[in-house]
Amino acid sequence: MDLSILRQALIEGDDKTVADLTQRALDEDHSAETILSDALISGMEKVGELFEQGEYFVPELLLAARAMQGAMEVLRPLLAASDYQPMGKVVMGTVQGDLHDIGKKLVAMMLEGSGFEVIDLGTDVPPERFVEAVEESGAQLVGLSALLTTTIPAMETTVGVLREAELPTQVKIMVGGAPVTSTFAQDIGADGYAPDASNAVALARRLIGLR
Ligand code: B1M
Repeated sequence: MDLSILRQALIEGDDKTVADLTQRALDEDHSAETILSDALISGMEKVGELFEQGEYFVPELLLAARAMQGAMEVLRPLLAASDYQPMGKVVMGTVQGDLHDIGKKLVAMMLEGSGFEVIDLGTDVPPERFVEAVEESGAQLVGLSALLTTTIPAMETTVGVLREAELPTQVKIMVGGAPVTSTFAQDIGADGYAPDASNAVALARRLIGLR
């Protein structure tokens, strides 16, 4: 199967076809990683471009997002398949004011797949909720995601609140999302930045002292 058909169905927000074609691509031995990068993420990038050009509006973004989530559910067992015992706990969330959760969910799935236990707080998460979740779970890592230039200041606030909280152990904080850069991560005092989900896994391992 040509993965461009799947990409096109995602751009059109056709959730049923996207789920069916994702399964078919797997059956035809395309890897979950290739399906993600060549069809799904690439399709979402196109959706973003159409939005910027004024050809798509929020309803089209929502349809594409719903189709993407359906495809991720098909891929989940493969991305999250793991032979390892939990090697660490990560509290993840999209920062306050930001409702984008596809990239964050992808990072969470890949972390689960490489043996982390993930506590996913969802989207629009206030800084104090991250602190509570770390206290409740004893997580060693926090992952913050932001997709809007208007919400990356909330990332800085969240890092500040986590640093000031009297937590039993000092957590490491990793950040990511389209408008985030490694320079920004350093400036706000995060411990690391990853541009995508697979780099996020490598970073998480490094931050908790695994190679
Ligand atoms: Co929105 N949106 N959106 N949107 N949306 C963007 C982000 C935008 C770039 C579109 C555009 O103009 N081209 C633009 C932001 C512009 C800016 O700030 N500079 C934008 C806008 C403007 C908006 C609204 C303001 C629109 C409006 O209402 N007028 C609004 C804001 C709502 C809010 O959050 N308060 C809005 C709303 C939405 C929907 C709700 C409709 C929907 C989200 C649905 C959902 O997530 N459930 C949506 C969507 C779908 C998008 C685009 C099209 C796709 C985002 C996506 O899922 N990408 C997006 C355009 C684009 O990104 N091309 C856009 C696929 C995903 C796999 O990639 O999330 O980047 P991404 O995640 C990557 C990496 O960034 C990284 O790894 C992931 C996997 O590789 N990563 C991490 C992410 N988090 C990480 C954390 C880490 C490490 C890596 O460590 C912890």
